[in-house]
Parts: sequence; structure tokens; C-alpha cells
Amino acid sequence: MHDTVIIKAGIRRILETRIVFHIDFDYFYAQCEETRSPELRTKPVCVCVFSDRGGDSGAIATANYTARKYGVKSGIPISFAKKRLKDREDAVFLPVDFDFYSEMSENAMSIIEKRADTFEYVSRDEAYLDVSERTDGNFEKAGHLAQQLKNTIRDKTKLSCSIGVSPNKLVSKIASDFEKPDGLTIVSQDKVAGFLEPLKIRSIPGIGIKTEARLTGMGFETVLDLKRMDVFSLNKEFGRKTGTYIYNAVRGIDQRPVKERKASVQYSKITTLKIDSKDYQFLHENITELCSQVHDVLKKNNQAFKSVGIQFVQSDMSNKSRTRMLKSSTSDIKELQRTADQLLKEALESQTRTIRRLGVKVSELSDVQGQSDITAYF
Ligand code: DGT
Ligand code: CA
Ligand code: CA
Repeated sequence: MHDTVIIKAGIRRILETRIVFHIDFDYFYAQCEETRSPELRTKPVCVCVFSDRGGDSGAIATANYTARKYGVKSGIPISFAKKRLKDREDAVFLPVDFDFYSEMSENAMSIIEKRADTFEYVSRDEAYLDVSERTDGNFEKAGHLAQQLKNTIRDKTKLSCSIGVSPNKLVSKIASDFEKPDGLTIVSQDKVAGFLEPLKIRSIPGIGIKTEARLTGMGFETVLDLKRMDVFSLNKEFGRKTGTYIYNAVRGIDQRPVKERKASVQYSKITTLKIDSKDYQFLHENITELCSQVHDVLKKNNQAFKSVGIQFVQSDMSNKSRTRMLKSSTSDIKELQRTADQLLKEALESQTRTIRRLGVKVSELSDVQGQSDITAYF
């Protein structure tokens, strides 16, 4: 009897309004840098992935909003960014410090996690929260909760974030981007259509440059324009999967649940090779060195791994990766090197492009101490 009541409440929640937050930290890597050097806040700040080739070779990971005013953004070469900022003598170019950003992220996420019915980690600077239960499906309460959350995060970590609040993940994701930085955009069910319709087609996640160009060619510019297209024409143009997705997305329909997911812990090292190559011996030497660097981190943290992966960034900048799960956890460097080496050999069998950057990753981590304690009982 009791069960039925609970199940009914659950179904009612699905049929009625859910309330979902999407939280995205503003200019994340650059903002992390500002928190440890507050004097950066007034300057243009660019966080750079310098390649090992020296000089200004490499790309911008992200930039603060002052630098963005000069056209600096993620992905552009560092040399372009320097040109665009040539009139700003105070511009700062910093190398990425992933360990520090991960630490900042962990602190922020631990605050966020506690304030959700269900918490879904997406990436270092992004998460979804289902807060339907604790807000009784009430958007006014949800707005207060979101504002409190922003305040707490700022007090404890000095970071600003943008939050989108709506009945589903899709609309919340669009809403969190709407008033960036330091934004809070609340879109209750009755406001969904009015919120989405004036937006440019590109605002819909999943509609990239190519799809946008095709739709613009067909005379569609805004979400409202796209709503004129029926599902059959969309399916005919884009295939059933994408067509149906677009049809639902422009109507703000998204049934995906927020799924409980914690930050996945992993360690990785990646390097830019001295030359682009697909020569086994050369790559083998590099991967062996990367393994020993990853192993140093494991040793420092006294952890064992159960999954090993390798990653290629190819000469055309496309990515390739392979991962293998081991039978049991280990902290053995030989096993790490052997597995990475096997993955490398397998990957090279079908390799056509040369490789520019090479990486090694371990995940499914556990405490070495805990591990031996548990096995001692068997
Ligand atoms: P925003 O627009 O205020 O959310 O700015 P970000 O920088 O937080 O941008 P977002 O959320 O797309 O990305 C989060 C972090 O991911 C960002 O701080 C740096 C990193 N990232 C983004 N795009 C790139 C990229 O093209 N290359 C590299 N290496 N890192 C990137
Ligand atoms: Ca962000
Ligand atoms: Ca993000």
C-alpha cells in the first residue's frame, strides 16, 4: 500500500513539472587563476595550452571576459591572441594548471552536490541538478535555492557561475548560457515557448555550424522559424534521429532524467611529440615515459588503477582513444606500461594519420591501502 503511494508520487512527478538546474562556471580556467591572483581581475587573462614545440606554439584554452572583448576565445592559436591583445600591455598569458582547476572544481561540486535531489556531474565546470522534491515543483522556491547556491559558492570558492532553471535539462542548458557571466535565468513551463522562440537556431545544443548553415540556406533563422517545419520534413532533411531531436528541442521538449553521477576520478598525462609520427619505436619511448609520469602521481596518492587508456591527437587535430579494463586493480608500473604498449600496437595497426599529441590515462582508482585490507579477508 505504502509502495503504491510512493510510486504514484514518482509518476506524478514525471507527469507534472520537474525542476532542473544546469550550472556552468564562468570562464572557468581563467577564473580559477583569478581566485589565486586577484590582481588579474582587471587584466585580460588567457589560459594557454603551450605545446612542447616552444615559443607561442599552442592554443588558448579559455580567456576571461576582458580578453574576450578583443576577440580572444577557446581554440585560437596563442599567436593570434597575442596579436589581438597587442594594445593591452597588461595582458597575461598563463599555462594551464589542470591539477589546480580540478581541485577548485572538486570544492565547488561538493557544495553543489549537497543541494540536489539528484546530482549529475558533466565536466569540471558543469553539472545538472534535479531539485523537484526539495522545491515542491515550485519555481519561486527554485529561484531562491539557485540564488542561495550562487552566494554560497561565491563565499566559499570565490567563483561565479551561471545557472539555468527550467523543467528539463535542454532548456536549463540554454538558460545557463543566456545571461553569462554570473547569470540566473529562470524559465518555468509556461515561459518555455516565449523564451526559446526569439533565440537564434545555434542556441540549440547539437545544432552546429553545418546544420545551422543548411537551415539558414532554407530561410530559417530563429527557433520560431524552425517551428514552422513539421516533423516529416525535418526527418527527410536530417534523418529520423536528428530530425526528431530538432522538432522536440525547438518546442523545449526533453524527457531525459537527471542521472546520479559523481565526478569520475582519473589521472592523465599528455605530451606534444617532438615531431608528428606514427613510428612504433618513437611512440613506444614516449608512452613509456608518460606511464612513469602517471605512475608518479598514483604513487604520491597511494592509489591503484583498474583501467588504462591511451589517446592520440592526430595531425589534423582529430582525437582517437582506446581504453582497457584490467582483471583486477594494480599499482604496478610494469602492468601500466605493458597495457599502454598493447593499446599502442593495436591502434597503430590501422593508423593512417601521423600523431601530434600522445596521452596516457588511468581510471577506476582505489586506495592501495584499502585494497590490500579487503583482499586480506579472502
Ligand atoms: P564560459 O563561456 O564563461 O562558460 O567560459 P568557459 O571558459 O568556462 O567555457 P566552457 O564552459 O565552454 O569550457 C570550460 C573549460 O573547458 C574552459 O575554462 C577551458 C576548457 N576549454 C573549453 N574549450 C576549450 C578548447 O577549445 N581547448 C582547450 N584546451 N580547453 C577548452
Ligand atoms: Ca563554463
Ligand atoms: Ca562548460
